Amino acid sequence: MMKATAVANSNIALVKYWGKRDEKLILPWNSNISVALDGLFTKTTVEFDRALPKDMFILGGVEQEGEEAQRVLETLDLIRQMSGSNLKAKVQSLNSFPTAAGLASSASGAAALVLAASAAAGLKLSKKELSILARRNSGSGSRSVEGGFVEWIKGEKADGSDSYGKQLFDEKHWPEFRILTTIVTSKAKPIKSRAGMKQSVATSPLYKGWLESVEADLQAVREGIKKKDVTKVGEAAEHNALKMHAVMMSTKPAIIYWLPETIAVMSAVKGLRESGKKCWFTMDAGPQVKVVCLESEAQAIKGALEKVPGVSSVGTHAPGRGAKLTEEHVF
Ligand code: 2P0
Repeated sequence: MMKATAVANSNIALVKYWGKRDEKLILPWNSNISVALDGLFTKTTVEFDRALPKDMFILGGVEQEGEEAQRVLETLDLIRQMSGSNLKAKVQSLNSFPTAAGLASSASGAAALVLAASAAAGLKLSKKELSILARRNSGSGSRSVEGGFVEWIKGEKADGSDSYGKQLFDEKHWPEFRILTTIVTSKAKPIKSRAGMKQSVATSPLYKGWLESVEADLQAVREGIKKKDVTKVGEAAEHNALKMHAVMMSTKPAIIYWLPETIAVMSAVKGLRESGKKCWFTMDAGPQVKVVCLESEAQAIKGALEKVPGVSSVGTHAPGRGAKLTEEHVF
């Protein structure tokens, strides 16, 4: 069989990845931890075909060119090297969420691509091998091969063979954990993560402090997840996200992803917390605010956030499972 399809969930970092020690192999300066988001997924079909003159990548029905297509092609090349094949491939992907909504799709896209492409090429790879391949497509993709709570271990080796996403706990460990994703209506003009983090490493005077303080955040989040202590996880995740944004803002030129609505949602979360709700915010390389909470209060928190001016919708996501093969092909 030369055709295979995989589904992979996106993830959100509770301790963030921001900065590479190796640009080519995509090796991070610090370990980081995420949770897979049920319901936010990419589905990708890959078919290797003798009749194809070149690789093709179609996302959401539109054939991609330039950088997006190039990254897919480089991943296919790695898989062709491993399988000893020179056949070209057609790759077609669908996201369960609108790409324009500003919820990261690179992680789910990378994980679905490597699982589908390796299966289509007849390779049976371990989770670790798949994670390393996904990492080389997009760093956060290393965290979307496994489900539940995942740590991307930064590794020490120059060749990246020990830098991969390792599952801390699967999705059944803490089924009450929730991430709310608020979507604000305004469009930002963000700098892409890849270029932004490179600038931060090179120019932010706070980058050193970021690296020196990340171990404490990792420990708090690992322990909080283990004990199912939402306060411990939420406080550490919020602190870590604000620290990453301080690094971004102190980059030259400054990287500011926040919009007025971003700050409005952050202060609404703080207000809810002061009124007794257990909720904490986190933000990535964009204006959307994500909220850590528990199932028992998710509905009430969602209702309050939907009333914040500028918020167009709020999604609710439980811990999701890892990347899986499926027989339901995209084409
Ligand atoms: C994260 N982000 O940990 C952080 C927080 C954005 C902010 O991982 O260059 O798309 O492909 O490795 O994985 C986004 O970075 O970047 C990211 P590359 P990626 O989720």
